[in-house]
Parts: sequence; structure tokens; C-alpha cells
Amino acid sequence: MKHGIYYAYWEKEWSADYVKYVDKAARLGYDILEIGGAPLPDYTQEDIRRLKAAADANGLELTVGYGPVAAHNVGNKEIRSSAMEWYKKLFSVMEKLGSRAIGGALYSYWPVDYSRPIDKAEDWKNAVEGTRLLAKEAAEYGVDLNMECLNRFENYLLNTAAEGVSFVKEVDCPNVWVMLDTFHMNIEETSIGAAIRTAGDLLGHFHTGECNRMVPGKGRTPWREIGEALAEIGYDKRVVMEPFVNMGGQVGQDIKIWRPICGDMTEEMLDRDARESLIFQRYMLDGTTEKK
Ligand SMILES: [Mn+2]
Repeated sequence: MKHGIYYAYWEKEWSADYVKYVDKAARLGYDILEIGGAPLPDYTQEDIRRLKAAADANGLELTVGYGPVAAHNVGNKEIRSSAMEWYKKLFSVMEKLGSRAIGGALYSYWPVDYSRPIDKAEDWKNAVEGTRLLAKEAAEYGVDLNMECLNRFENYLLNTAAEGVSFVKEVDCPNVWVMLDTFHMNIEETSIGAAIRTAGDLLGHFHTGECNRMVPGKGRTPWREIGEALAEIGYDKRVVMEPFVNMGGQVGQDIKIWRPICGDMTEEMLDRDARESLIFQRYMLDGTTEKK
């Protein structure tokens, strides 16, 4: 199992100088830094070279997280071809960075506009069609797509692991996987352990965080149950924590952080929590406190 953290824990926008966080994540003991996909298609060759060099120097893997804006919704036929052009540029940069996995609501967009009526059946059909096309494109660059199941307030297509499994089976492409996140599962799943077992061999990526998005270990998420279920399905891929604790910026707006979750955190305190949480997560999910 490889352990990672999402850069946005420290940032207020969906883009940043990721080199800083490559160094930080490595120093804190992580195997992976998850970066935001939004700025990558516009990267220059020099931007790519600099980020890859930093990741390589630190022996760190880069994965990508992305909450697609409405214009990048591959389930929307009217804008699908331009969305696909954008994703192609993204995959091409990912390939150059040696980054092989992207996760999020890639079958749809985020956050959903619930002021309009929802037609789940029709949108599901179009999302399957769009995801198949996206998967074919991603495969050209050796990229795996992880379909994140989100809570009902953030999306309406995939809320549970069971829905994720139906969707991925219907898409039926070898590089498309189910992605679960403990924060969303806490809202939607009757049993978190059973949800992980439902995903089984189709689980491609795993996000962690407490019910209020604090770092793992500070809340009441059933980590032992999660660790046992992951062991039972033989999950040996990536576990990336995705904490959000600070207000402000587009991140605070989209994640809906209306109070300082842990009090006002300095960067030093955020780093300390990230370091301690990694030790906790390795122990609970991997049965060790050492880097493998
Ligand atoms: Mn997530």
C-alpha cells in the first residue's frame, strides 16, 4: 500500500506550485503527492520538467485529483468534444510527469448545480458513453481513471460503492476503476466495511479523511473496520488522505468550510498533523508504522 496526501490541504485554490508540496510530502514521509488537475494542461515543458525532477529526486509518485468544471463534463454531449480535447492535454502532461492515475467525478462535473432538475437515468446513460470515450483516450497515455463515489450533496450519479461497481461494470474498460472516499462513505453507506468489500477487485483508488474532513485519526471514522475490509479484498494500491481544515478561497467555497475546523492552523501545525496522521493511517490500514 502506498500512502499519499492531497496538496489542497495546505492551499486555498485548485492550483499551486506543486514542487513545494512534493518536497513537503516527501519530508513528512509520504509515498505519493496528489496534485490538482486543473492547471496541468497549460503547463509548459519547463513546468513539467521541474515538477517531474522534484518528484523523481524525492522518489515520490504523483497522482491527480480533479473535480471537473461543468465545461469538462464528458456526460454532456453538447460539450463533450471540447471537454475531451482538454482531457487529452491533461493526459499528455500526466504521461510526461509519470503520473498514471486520476480520480474524481470524471464521469460528471463538480460541484453539481442542483437548481436545475436532475434526470439521473438519462445522465447515467450519457456518463457511461462519455466515460468509455474518455477511457479510450486515457489508455493511449497509460492513465487509469478512478470514478469517485460522492455524497448526495455533491453528485447524484454515483453515491455508493454499489452504484460505482454497476457503473464501472457497464463502462467495461480495463483502465476504469471504482474510487471510494471515507468522508463520502460516512454519509451514504450503511456499512463502510461492506462498501469496501462490494468494490472488491474493482477498487482502484482510496481517499481518506474524517467525517468533518480532518486528517485521519482525529475523528470517529471506523479505521479498524476500514483496515480489515481493505485487507480482506487484498487492496494494495494507493491510499491518499484528503483533509480540508482551513477556510477561504475557492477550495473553502467548494468544500464548504465555514469555520476553521481545527482552529486557525499555521503551516507548521498542518505539517505536524499530516506527519502524525500518516503514522496513524499506516498503522490502521497497513499494519505498520514503517514506510514499505
Ligand atoms: Mn475524495
